[in-house]
Amino acid sequence: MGSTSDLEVMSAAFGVLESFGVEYEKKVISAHRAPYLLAEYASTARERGLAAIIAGAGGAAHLAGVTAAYTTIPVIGVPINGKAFGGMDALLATVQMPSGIPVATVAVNGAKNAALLAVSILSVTDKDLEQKLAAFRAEQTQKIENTQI
Ligand code: RP5
Repeated sequence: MGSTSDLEVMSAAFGVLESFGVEYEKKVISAHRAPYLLAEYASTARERGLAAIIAGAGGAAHLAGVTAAYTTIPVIGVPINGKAFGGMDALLATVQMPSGIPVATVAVNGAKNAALLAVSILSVTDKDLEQKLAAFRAEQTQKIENTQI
C-alpha cells in the first residue's frame, strides 16, 4: 500500500488471505515518495516467489500501475477512498491503464475482493485453494438461502 493511512482499508485483504492459508507480505511503498523502493520491490517479485501483488493506494494512485510496469506477475489494484472525490480519483488512476500494462482493478476500497481474486488466481494451480474457494462460495450462498427478514 502507498501509505500507513491505507492500512485500515487494506486490512480486509489480510483477513481473507489468512483465512485461506495464503502466505503474504505487507509493505508500505509509495510510488511517489520512494519510487526506487517500488522499482526494487516489483522488479524482484517473481524471482522472490510472489505470485501476485495487491496494490492499494488513494489520490493520484500510481502505485498499481507502476508496480505492473516493473513485473509480469498479476497486479490487482485497490483504489482507496481518500479525502476527495469519494475515491473516484484513485479509481480512475488505477483502472485506466494504457494498453500493454494491465492492472486488475477492484472496487473502491475493495480490498476483500482483491484478496479473493488473488486466491482465485492461485487456485488455478493449487487444488487445496480450489476446494477452499468452492467451500467459501457455498457458505456464502448458504447464508443468503438462510437469510430471513
Ligand atoms: C497515496 O496517498 C497513499 O496510497 C494514500 O492513500 C494517499 C495519502 O497518503 P498520506 O498522505 O496519508 O500518507 O499515495
